[in-house]
Amino acid sequence: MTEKKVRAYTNIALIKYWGKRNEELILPTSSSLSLTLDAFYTETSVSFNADVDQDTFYLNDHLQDTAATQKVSRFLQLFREPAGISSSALIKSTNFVPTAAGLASSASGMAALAGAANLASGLDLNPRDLSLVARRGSGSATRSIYGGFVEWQMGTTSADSYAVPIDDASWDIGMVVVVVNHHEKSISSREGMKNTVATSPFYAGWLESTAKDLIEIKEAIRLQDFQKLGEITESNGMKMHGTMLGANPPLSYWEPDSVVAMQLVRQLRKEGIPCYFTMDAGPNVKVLCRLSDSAKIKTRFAEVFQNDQLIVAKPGPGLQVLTSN
Ligand code: FM0
Repeated sequence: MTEKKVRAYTNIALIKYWGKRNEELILPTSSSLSLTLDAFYTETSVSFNADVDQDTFYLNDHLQDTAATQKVSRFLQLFREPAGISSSALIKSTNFVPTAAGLASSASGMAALAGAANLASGLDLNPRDLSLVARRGSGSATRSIYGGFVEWQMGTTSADSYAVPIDDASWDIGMVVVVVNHHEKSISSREGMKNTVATSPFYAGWLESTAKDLIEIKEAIRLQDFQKLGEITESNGMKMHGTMLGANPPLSYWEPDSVVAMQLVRQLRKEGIPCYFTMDAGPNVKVLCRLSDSAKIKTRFAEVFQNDQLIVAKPGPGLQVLTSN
């Protein structure tokens, strides 16, 4: 029997999403913008016709526990209900992440699950509607439906908070991912952003500033102005982390080696290599660069970090349907 798998690539936000205005519907407090990467992805298949009497979820060939399965089950209801399906599902998912990277993300995971459920349920949602439903699984998954530069528009209601492709990034752009630590973070983004919204006195400033950054970065992308793109990316990421530091209790995902990586980026810039960093809800540092400079940058980082801590990524594509036997 042929089984259809869906592959979704992860994405790194250049303009960050850090807060919800509606937790249940995953409606963000601001719009965000990301670059989809080719180096990290998830492949998932869903079958509603399998011989299982309850939802059964395998991740990397391991049967998952009740908590992980329930999360997937709840999400699948968003497809089962409108499609009139009452049967249980067999879900198989594999994360493709270079060894020791620990970058398995909810973005590629939830986007691949949405894509696979879309096929299996026969709902056949278009990409825009699919991004809207992927959003209910994880905010960042909204953007992984598309390749290249993608904007997640905050919208006014649940019906218009979806992703829009901005540019396919088929120019000289790449990222060097510096894996500082691959262990699971102790505070999830979900929890961290909730506490930041509730307690950080800097939050109003973040919202005002990130709205401006989004307008400016879209202009930089339109003009393919790499320096501007990088400057806005670095500044927006730092402002997000500043907002977290203002939370009560203060929140920081940085580790000493995160700072070492950021300093090296600044040093490389002084030497005339244009590159800029961003960080998410973890200690790893992502270096935005010209793809044509990525080998040189990786070599410099390899003087300080191990080779398997350094991964060069190119812009990645949107959802892909794969057929295997
Ligand atoms: O990706 O609570 O999507 O814009 O990566 O599942 O909606 O895991 F830097 C942090 C991603 C947050 C920025 O949060 O949260 C970004 C972040 P959920 P996500």
